[in-house]
Amino acid sequence: MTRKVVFSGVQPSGGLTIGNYIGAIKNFVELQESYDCYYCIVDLHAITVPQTPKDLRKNTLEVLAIYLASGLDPEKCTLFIQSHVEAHAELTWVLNSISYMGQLNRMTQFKEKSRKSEENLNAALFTYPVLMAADILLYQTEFVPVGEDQKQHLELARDLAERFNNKYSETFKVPEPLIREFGARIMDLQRPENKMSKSAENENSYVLMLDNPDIIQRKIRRAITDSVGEVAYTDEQPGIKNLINIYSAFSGDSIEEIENRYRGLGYGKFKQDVAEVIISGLEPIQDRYAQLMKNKDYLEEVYKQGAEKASWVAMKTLGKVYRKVGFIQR
Ligand code: ATP
Ligand code: LTN
Repeated sequence: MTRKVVFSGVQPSGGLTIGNYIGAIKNFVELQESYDCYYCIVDLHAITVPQTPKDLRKNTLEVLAIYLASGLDPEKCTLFIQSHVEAHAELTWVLNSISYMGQLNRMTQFKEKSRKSEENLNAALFTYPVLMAADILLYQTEFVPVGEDQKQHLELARDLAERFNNKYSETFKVPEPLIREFGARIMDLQRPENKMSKSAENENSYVLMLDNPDIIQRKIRRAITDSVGEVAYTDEQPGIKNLINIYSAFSGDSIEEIENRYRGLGYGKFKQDVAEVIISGLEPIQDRYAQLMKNKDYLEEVYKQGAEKASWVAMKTLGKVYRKVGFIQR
């Protein structure tokens, strides 16, 4: 029996946050048990914003080590680096030819990121979601586990798959997003109306997966709450709601259990315990991470084998695409 395909990616654009962990990586680990999973480190996506070459190299290996340290097993899933599989860039070009400027112009992420770098807007940032569609469609992907912020990009991937299939003939599977009900949108600790992002200016806005216990305690202690004084899961208390989500994701306890446990206890004790569950959840990952980063040969073996397997699958799809659009076979 062949398993259904899952594909997802994370950008090597600097330290990963607990938002990346809860919204994405934690789910990747569960899915590897029942699906044929491809998890990519999307370095081509990373250069849509300015990168220092040395840091990009370092961050790419870091994401791979975090994947492994979080429990992804190269025996169970395919782990690879996007730029190692040329088909991603090649399919992007073909998909660009059926992408509408108008639709790309409406992408929220493009609008937000282009606002931040008005004087030097690059074309890759504009076509970023097309590359993401290529990533997904090359593997005949059924499900794409992502955080809430990627929903619109997934819509585009579905549109492009359908448009290509209609224009030529059935070629791509139309993928579905896999967005969890809880944890798909971990919020900024200082401004809980925004999503937690590693690119926030204030470092108290996020907790990184590699932050040490003291820093985690400090950041959670400083997290913005409110004057209600009740640990309750409601939109009126976005800061507390976010901390409950984080607590729940790390401890496995339900929202209700957490509300009941802290009823009448105030925020001090609650925040201390939120920090504790994060610290003990991250500790084994951080230990394994440190070991892995000392073993570059092993990391190299993993990404090389991953690229070989991924290339084989991707080339099969790309070959079909090239034939259908009318390119002469080499
Ligand atoms: P940036 O915040 O710098 O724009 P990013 O963290 O959104 O980048 P990636 O590192 O590529 O970009 O994201 C990897 C995965 O993590 C995606 O599936 C994304 O939806 C998810 N993710 C990112 N931030 C959060 C968050 N705050 N809550 C839940 N999921 C998130
Ligand atoms: N755009 C995504 C990262 C990403 C991705 C993908 C996610 C690139 N290609 C394919 C899922 C499937 C982000 O999280 N910023």
